Amino acid sequence: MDNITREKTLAATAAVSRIKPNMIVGLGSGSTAEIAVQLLGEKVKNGMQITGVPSSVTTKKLAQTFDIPLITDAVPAKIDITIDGADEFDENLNLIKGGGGALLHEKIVASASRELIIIVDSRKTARPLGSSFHLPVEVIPYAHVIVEQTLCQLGSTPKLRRNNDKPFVTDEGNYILDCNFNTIANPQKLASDISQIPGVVEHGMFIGMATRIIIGSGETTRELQA
Ligand code: ABF
Repeated sequence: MDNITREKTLAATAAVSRIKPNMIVGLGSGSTAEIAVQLLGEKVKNGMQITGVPSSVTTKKLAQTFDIPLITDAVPAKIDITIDGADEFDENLNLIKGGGGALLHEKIVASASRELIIIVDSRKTARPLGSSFHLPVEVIPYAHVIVEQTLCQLGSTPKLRRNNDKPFVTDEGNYILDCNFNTIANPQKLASDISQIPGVVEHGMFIGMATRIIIGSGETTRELQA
């Protein structure tokens, strides 16, 4: 096992250790969250009763291979704990997510969760939002040209995310604009400004939502707590 995979596994193991029988568990997306899903699958195989709420089609399919009981229609009002990854986080536990294109369902699942535990490897350390990852913004296809124009006026250089020669399409059939805002000085204000643009479905800043960040680091983990 390479160092990064070990760190991801350490973080995922620490997060999954917080899951108790009969919990409703939000299942995140991305390679680190996938390790958590595998570990939860082992617990289910050994008799633990939990119900999963997947945050993407990819995660749903993975969870189904482990026979994890799932809620897949509408997100329930109360989720006990969600375990998910992140692309970037700052010292206030604000996140940038959406590198995998699942930010809308991830944020919906996170919004219903009593606890949002983020798991990352040591390549990700606290830094000002935007300093190392472009902000994904999910838009309806009909509006992507004018939303791109408005995001430029807000100071970014948006780029339509592509999958080979076609626009990347999210689970909800939307497009994603990856926006380089450089370092985001006021995440709350930018989040508000972006959310008001007609045609924007959601953005990848998760502000004040994470309750704990577990960072795999070498042979151990360290945690940031809200
Ligand atoms: C997901 O985890 C996405 O929001 C984010 O892009 C991704 C991080 O991927 P990885 O765990 O593979 O670094 O939740």
